[in-house]
Amino acid sequence: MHRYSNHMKLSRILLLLLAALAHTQVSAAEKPNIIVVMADDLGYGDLSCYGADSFKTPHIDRLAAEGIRFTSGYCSASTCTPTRYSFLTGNYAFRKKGTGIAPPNSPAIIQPGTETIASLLRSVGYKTAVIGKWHLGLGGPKGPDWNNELKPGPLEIGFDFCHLLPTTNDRVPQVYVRNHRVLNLDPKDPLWVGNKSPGPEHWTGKSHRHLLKMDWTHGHNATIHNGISRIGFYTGGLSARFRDEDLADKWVDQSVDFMTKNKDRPFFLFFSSHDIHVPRIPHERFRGATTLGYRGDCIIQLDWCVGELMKALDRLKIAEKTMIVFCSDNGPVMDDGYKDDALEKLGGHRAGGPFSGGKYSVFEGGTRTPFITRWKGRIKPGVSDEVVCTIDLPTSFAKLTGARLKNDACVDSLDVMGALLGRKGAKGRDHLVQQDNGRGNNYGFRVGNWKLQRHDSKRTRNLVVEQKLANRPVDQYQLFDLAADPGETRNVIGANPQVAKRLQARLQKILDDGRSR
Ligand code: NG6
Ligand code: CA
Repeated sequence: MHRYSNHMKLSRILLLLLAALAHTQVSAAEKPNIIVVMADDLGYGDLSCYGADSFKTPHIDRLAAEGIRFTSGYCSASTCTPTRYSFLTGNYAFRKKGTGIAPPNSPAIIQPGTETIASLLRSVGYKTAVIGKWHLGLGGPKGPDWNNELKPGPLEIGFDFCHLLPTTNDRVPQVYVRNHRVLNLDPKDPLWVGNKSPGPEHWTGKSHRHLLKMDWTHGHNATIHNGISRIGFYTGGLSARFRDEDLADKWVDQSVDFMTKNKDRPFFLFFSSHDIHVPRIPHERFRGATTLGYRGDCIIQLDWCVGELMKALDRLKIAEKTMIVFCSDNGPVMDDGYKDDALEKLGGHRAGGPFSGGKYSVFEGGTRTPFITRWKGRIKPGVSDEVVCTIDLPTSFAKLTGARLKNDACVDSLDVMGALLGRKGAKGRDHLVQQDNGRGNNYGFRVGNWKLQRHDSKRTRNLVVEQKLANRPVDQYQLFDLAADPGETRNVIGANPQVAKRLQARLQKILDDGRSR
C-alpha cells in the first residue's frame, strides 16, 4: 500500500511536470496574423528602399523603415511556378517533376495531403486565404474542368478561401476562380480553354495583329482578350472575364474584406500580386506615374496595394498583431513577350540592383530579390545581411506558431524565424540552392560569400537584364566571390579549386539526399 501511494505520488509529480512543460510550449507559441505579399518579377533594385532613384515607392519604403530590410533575401527559383511551389510546400522544386512554368490547362501541381504553409497554420487555428495569382495548376490529372468544380486546388491543400487569377495573365483565361468555381460564369456560355486554335475563324494576335492595344514580341500571339493576345486559346465565358486594368484593385478589395472578417482571430493571407508581370497593364490612374513606362507604373501600382493593406491594418487596429513578409517570385525581366517599352524607357534604372542576371537565370539577379519583414512593436527596425528565403517560411512560421511539423514535410525549409524577427545574433541560412525554371538543370549554390554556378545545360541565360536576353556557352562549373564581386563577373574557380570541390560535393549531396532540413 505504502509503495503504491509513493508510486502514485511520483506519477502525479511527473504528470504535473509534463503539464507545466506543455504549458510553457503553448504559451511560447505566438500567433500573429501573417500576410505574405509576393510580387511578380520584381527585381532587387526595383524599389526606392533598395536603391531605385528614378521613382519612389513610399509605402513599401515605409514597410522597410518599420521592419527589417534583407540584403540577402531570396526566392528559391528564377521563375514563378517553382518558387511558389517551394514557398507553399517548403520543398525544393527541382526535386519534383512538373514544377516548371505551368501552362493554362495545368492540373494541380501540389497534391492534397501535402503539408503546406497554409495547412500548418490552419492546424493551429488560423483562417487562411490566397488572393491573386495562383499558377500552380487546378483540377485532377486531366486538368481544370472550367465549367464545373475546380478541384483539387488551394482549398484542398490548406486554404479556407481563394480568389484567384488561375495562371498568369499572359496566359488564358482572364477569369477569376473563387473557391471551386469560375466567378460569374453563365452556364449558357461555357468556357473552353485549349492549346490549339478552335478554328480558322478564331481571331488571334497573328491574324488580327493590327487591332491589338499592346503588340507582342515573342509567343503571346494566340487568343485576344481586352486588346491583348495571350498564350493559349479560349472561347466563351464572356460574363466572367475581367479587365487587366482592374486586377490590383480586386486583390486589395478581396484582401481587405478577408482581413476585416477575420480581424478578431489569427489569419494567414497570401497576397499574390500580378504586378509587375507581363502584360503590364496598370490601371488608368497609374499610367505615367513614372518615366519608365508601364513596367515602372506597375511598380507604383504594387506599392499602392501594399499601402492599402497597411492602412487596413491600422484602421482595424491590428498592425501590432500582424507580421508582414514582402518578397518576389523571381528577378526582373524587360522584354517578356510584349512591346511595352520596358527596355526603351529604362533610363539609368537598374532593376537587378548590383546583381547580374534576372528572371530565368541562376545569377544572383534571378533569385536575390526584395525581402522585408515587419511586425510593429515586435521587430526592431533595421537592415539584415542574413540569408533568408521564401522556402523557409513554412518551417519558420510553424515554429513560431507551435504547429506540429512532421519530419517528412517541408524538407528544405529551415527555421530562420530568429533572423526574420531580427533577434540579436540569430543566424539565417548557411547555404542556399537556387534554381532556374528547372528544365535547363542549372543551379546556383551560395555558401557564405562563395557562389557556385552549375550549368548542366552548359549555357547561361539572361546575363544582363538591362539588355536583351544574352545566352552564351559556359563551363559546367564557375565560382564567384560575392563579397568582392556581387555581379558575378570574375570566375575564380581556377584560383580556388578546393573551395569549388567542396561546394560541388555539398550541392551534389543536397540533390542526392532528397532533403536538406
Ligand atoms: C515564359 C513566357 C513568359 C512568361 C513566363 C512565365 C514565352 C515566350 N515566354 O514561357 O512570357 O509568361 O513563361 O513567367 O511564352 S512566370 O513569372 O510566371 O514564371
Ligand atoms: Ca514571376
